[in-house]
Amino acid sequence: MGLFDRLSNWLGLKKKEINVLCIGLDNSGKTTIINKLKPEKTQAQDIVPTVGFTVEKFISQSLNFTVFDMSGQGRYRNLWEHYYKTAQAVIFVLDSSDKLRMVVAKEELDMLLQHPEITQRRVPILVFANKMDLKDSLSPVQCSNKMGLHDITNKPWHICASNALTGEGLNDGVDWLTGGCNCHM
Ligand SMILES: Nc1nc2c(ncn2[C@@H]2O[C@H](COP(=O)(O)OP(=O)(O)OP(=O)(O)O)[C@@H](O)[C@H]2O)c(=O)[nH]1
Ligand SMILES: [Mg+2]
Repeated sequence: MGLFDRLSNWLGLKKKEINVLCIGLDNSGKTTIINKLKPEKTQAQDIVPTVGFTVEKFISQSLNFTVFDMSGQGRYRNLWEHYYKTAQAVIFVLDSSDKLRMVVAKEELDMLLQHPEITQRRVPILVFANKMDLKDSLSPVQCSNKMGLHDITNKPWHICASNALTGEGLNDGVDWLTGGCNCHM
């Protein structure tokens, strides 16, 4: 720990920390979103499908983020639940153009919501309706209907349309997380 960190800890200036779990089907854009949230200098140029998961730590909107960026491939999805316990917030990413697999995404979200580590806790759920730039993508309203988001009554949730390639919509989502998560509840 550097001198500045020690001094700011001592002065009680330490930035707030938040542990975020980022899940969603493979190819939905999770890693691209997390990469775009990082400071520009530390952003990766090439994004490849995640193997297992990766942990990213960065500061955004004066919060210290630790993000568990999980692989969405079927064979790795059983890893997600091991990180439910420590998650203070969940980012669920949808490929809003992938209409065929929206039902699979809903099954995965429902499993999260029914998990004992999640049911009892007030974990905010931020959904990105990603790939909004694609012509045949569903709107956030259509996505929330397909995902049954209005049935979530015991947790704050929020949906934002996003384009992870340009970063459009990402700040809205982070604003909601950092600003107290007070919609839809
Ligand atoms: N058009 C478009 N493409 C996107 C967007 N976000 C991500 N992509 C592309 O979608 C592909 C998958 O992105 P990733 O970020 O690797 O997806 P992921 O959800 O992390 O996938 P896994 O790690 O396999 O679970 C990449 O080719 C991205 O460039 C978006 O908003 N619009
Ligand atoms: Mg990934």
